[in-house]
Amino acid sequence: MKIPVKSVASPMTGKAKLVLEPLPAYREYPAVEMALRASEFSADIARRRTVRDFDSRPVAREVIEQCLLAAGTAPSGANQQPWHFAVVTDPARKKRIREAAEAEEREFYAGRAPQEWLDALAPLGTDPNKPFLEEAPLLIAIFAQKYGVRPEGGKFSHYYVPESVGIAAGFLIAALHHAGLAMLTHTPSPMGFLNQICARPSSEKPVILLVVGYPKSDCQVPVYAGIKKPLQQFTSWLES
Ligand code: IYR
Repeated sequence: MKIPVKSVASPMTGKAKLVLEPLPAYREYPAVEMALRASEFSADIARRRTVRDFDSRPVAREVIEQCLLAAGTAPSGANQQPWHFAVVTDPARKKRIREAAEAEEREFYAGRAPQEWLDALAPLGTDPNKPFLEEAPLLIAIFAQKYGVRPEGGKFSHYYVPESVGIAAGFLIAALHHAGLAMLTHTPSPMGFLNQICARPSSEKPVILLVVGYPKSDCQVPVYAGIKKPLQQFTSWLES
């Protein structure tokens, strides 16, 4: 269903007034179908694994754009949508990102990380080498907009930025997985170099570098990363 564009002020202009509309496009499913949909989604998203070994085959731009559109529907503080997604396919930029990330990671693994952190990472087999940053067909640098900038240049506050960007990143990961793509949520630390390489302003903070593509045919993943907590361990119900 096509959602018509509303003639209401955009979240960027501020001082917008409340205008209501009937809830568009909501669907209630019969109970059996609801249960089936819930379990099917759960099983499908549970198939996602973090991949570090990518084939170089390119991914259609239209697919990525649809996944980004899905991410852009995420709820956010005051609907300010305080995120920016920079898609990098340019080999020269990917190379620069790899070099900058590996320089940081070499320091991280050679002393910056406390032993407790290194012990926590041991079952994942990570190290300072990040060939996937060049091998994968695309990188999506996710930026959090610490504050908004009006077209004329004035600043305005953004609210719940980390939460909002985290939710949008989750939507993007789910959309990419749903489309049949593999990914890695990479967090080189610090990753300020992404502003320069991706030509983003200092009002934005890079938070996740998503590495996206097809897994190599002989791709292996750590068993440890596939072990998820059972429901009782991470949920509680407070019933009468
Ligand atoms: N950024 C480093 C270390 C690292 C940290 C965490 I927390 C991970 O879940 C995985 C890796 C790296 O990318 O190797």
